Amino acid sequence: MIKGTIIKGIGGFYYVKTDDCIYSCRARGKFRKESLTPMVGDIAEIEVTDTEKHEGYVVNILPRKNELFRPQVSNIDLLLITFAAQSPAPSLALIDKLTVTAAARGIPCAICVNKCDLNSEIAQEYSRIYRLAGFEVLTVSAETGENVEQLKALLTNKTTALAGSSGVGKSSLLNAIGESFNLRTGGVSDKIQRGKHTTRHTELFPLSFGGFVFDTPGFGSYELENITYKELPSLFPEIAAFEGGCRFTGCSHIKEPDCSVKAALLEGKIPQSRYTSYCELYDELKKIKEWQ
Ligand SMILES: Nc1nc2c(ncn2[C@@H]2O[C@H](COP(=O)(O)OP(=O)(O)OP(=O)(O)O)[C@@H](O)[C@H]2O)c(=O)[nH]1
Ligand SMILES: [Mg+2]
Ligand SMILES: [Zn+2]
Repeated sequence: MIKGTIIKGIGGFYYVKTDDCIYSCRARGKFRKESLTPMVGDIAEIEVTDTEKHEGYVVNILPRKNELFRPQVSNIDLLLITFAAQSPAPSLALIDKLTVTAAARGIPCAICVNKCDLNSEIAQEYSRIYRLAGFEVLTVSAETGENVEQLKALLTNKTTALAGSSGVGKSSLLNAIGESFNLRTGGVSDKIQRGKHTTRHTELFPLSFGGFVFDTPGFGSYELENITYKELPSLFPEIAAFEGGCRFTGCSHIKEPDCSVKAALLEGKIPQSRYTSYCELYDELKKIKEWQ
C-alpha cells in the first residue's frame, strides 16, 4: 500500500500523486457503502494494480483536517475568496456566504479582489469593507500583474483553495504567478456579465516556491449548509466582536433595542454591506428552522 494526494477527480477516476508518479485510480466499493466520497485534497492509500500503466485503487482516505463541499476541497490551510472589482460585478451576499461557511468549518479565509485594473476605486472600496470586517485583503490584477507578488507571498508554504464565481479570474491569477500551469481561461459574457464556467474540475497544483494551490470551478450561486441562525453572529467576526454589550442575551442584533452591534454599525465600525448580508442570512436561516 502506498500513500499519495488526490490532485484531481474526473469521471470516477482519482488521480493520486505519490512521491514517484501519478496513479489513476478507481475507488473501492466500500466508499459507496460508507457513503464517503474521496475528494481532491485527500491523502489516500492506494493499491497499485498496474505498475507500468500507473493504475490502482483508492482503498482508504486518511482523516481530513477539514472539508468544504463547494468548492469541493479538503485539507486546506486557507480559502482565498476571489472576486472581480467589476466584470462580473460581485455579489457581496455570495462572498459573505462563503466567509460564513469557512468560519463554520474553522477554515481561515482571505479576500482577493481581482481585475483592479478595470476599476481601482471600487476595488479599494471592497478592500476597505473586508479589512474593516477583519479579513486580510489583496487587490490584484492578473492582467497587469499588480500585487501578484503579494499573492505569491500569501500562497507560499500553505495549501490554498481559490474560490469564487465564474469569470472572476481564478485561473488567470494562477497563470499570472508564473508557474507555467497554462490553465484555460474564458471570457465574461457581455450581455449578462457572467463567467463561462471554463474550469470544470477542481485540481491541486504544487507551487515551486512552496505550498499547494487548488484551482476550482466557479459558481453562479451559493447556499449555506448546516448552519443555524443561532450560530450566525459568531460566524461574522466583526459582529461577534461587539455583541457583548447588548441589553438582551440572545440578541439577534436586528430588532432589539440597546444593541451594541447596531451601535457599532452606526459608528461605522461594522461595514453596512456585511450587516445587510447578516440580516438577510438570519431571516433565511430562521425560516428554515421554522419549517422543520
Ligand atoms: N481586465 C482584466 N481581465 C481579467 C483579469 N483576470 C482575468 N481576466 C479575464 O477574465 C476572464 C475570466 O478569467 P478566468 O481566469 O477564466 O476566470 P475563472 O475565475 O477561472 O472562471 P471559471 O473557471 O469559469 O470559474 C478572462 O477573459 C480573463 O482574461 C484581470 O485582472 N483584469
Ligand atoms: Mg477557471
Ligand atoms: Zn444586539
